[in-house]
Amino acid sequence: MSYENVPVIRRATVTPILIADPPLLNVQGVHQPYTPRTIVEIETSDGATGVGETYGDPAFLNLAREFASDVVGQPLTAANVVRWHNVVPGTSEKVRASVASAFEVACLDALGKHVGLPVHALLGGKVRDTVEYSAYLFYKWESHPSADAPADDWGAALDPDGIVKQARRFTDLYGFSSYKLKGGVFPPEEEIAAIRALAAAFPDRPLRLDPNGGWSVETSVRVAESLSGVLEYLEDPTLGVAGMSEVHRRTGVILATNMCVTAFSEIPSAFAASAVQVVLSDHHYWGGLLATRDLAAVCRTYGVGLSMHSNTHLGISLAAMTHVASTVPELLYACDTHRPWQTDDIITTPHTFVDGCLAVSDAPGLGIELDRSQLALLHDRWLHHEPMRSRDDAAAMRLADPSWQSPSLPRW
Ligand code: GKR
Ligand code: MG
Repeated sequence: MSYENVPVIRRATVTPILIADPPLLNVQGVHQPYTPRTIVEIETSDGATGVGETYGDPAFLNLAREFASDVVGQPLTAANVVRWHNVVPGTSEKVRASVASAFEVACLDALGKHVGLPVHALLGGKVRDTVEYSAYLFYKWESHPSADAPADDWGAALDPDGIVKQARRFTDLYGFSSYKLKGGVFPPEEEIAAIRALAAAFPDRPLRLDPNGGWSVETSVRVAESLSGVLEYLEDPTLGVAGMSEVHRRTGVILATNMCVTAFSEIPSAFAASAVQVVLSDHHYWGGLLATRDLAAVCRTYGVGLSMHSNTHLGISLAAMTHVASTVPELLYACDTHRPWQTDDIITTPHTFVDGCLAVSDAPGLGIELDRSQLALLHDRWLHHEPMRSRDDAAAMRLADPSWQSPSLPRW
């Protein structure tokens, strides 16, 4: 397929990196000292370049390498070609979509530079000049259990006081005024106490709790009733459409998800059962920025709210998240981001949060520049830390507790 006057992709490069991550706790275990990401770069026949970022575990990396050879010679409008690339049967939808998204973002970045427009303009145009993010609070240890792991200065947060202290620091540093606590770590009563402590410390601020499906329906109902009127939404209290639907029916609590509905094929049954009232978009596993807008249209049609999910990521993903979020009128919840937890970045001017928000760039493309020396450094780290090339929160937990196994859910 070719178009006159559209540059052709001449080169596509895939670079695996490892980024430092603090010991953040979740239902599966704890984050490893380093987490993998994949960086995609493309270069076009007219010299424009574009970048994308996605998950870095081997399945993602290997597929990204395949995509990279397939896009060479394609017109820069190859986002759709990439999206429907034939992948080996058995490749999960999440892997395919997440890899496609990195190439789509890179193509949009280069196309924006080619025509002199920001990515948000290529998506139809921004409807807001800033995008609000929420403080992503985690129970955490002071340090990783392994001796040579990177250190951080956030300290431990293992009780309500620690969580409130962490939230205050987020607000002091970045101005966040919306808070999400990653739960599923301690018995629900302790997490309820942490949310109550946040509500007392930050009256009237939106609060969310996300145990990643760690609770049974009965536990979820108990927590929802106990926190009635306190939470903006409860995220994935329990696994599956039937359970989520029952929790909503019995309590009326607004349920958000990045687990129950993660692909278009999962929408009809979940929406029909009123299992979710807010879907967390994520341009990585929903398949890109255009697909995120498709998701917004479906949610709008069904009167379901839209928020945004995050996983450990750097500035390329954050730029893409901000561009697409700025174009979606219904994205009225503060977006999740792990970015403040990352001390590394691979863009020359890392983002600055002001009052919990990021300004939407009007510069051509994503409005960021790849920092090549940082890319080389983080790739070198990937070369030298083979065990970290797959994310495994349970394995990281076993360093502290050799008997730890990924808990079968529900845990409580
Ligand atoms: O970083 O531990 C984490 C989170 O639990 C992440 O893996 C989740 O995907 O942030 C995510 C969520 O909202 O469930
Ligand atoms: Mg979640």
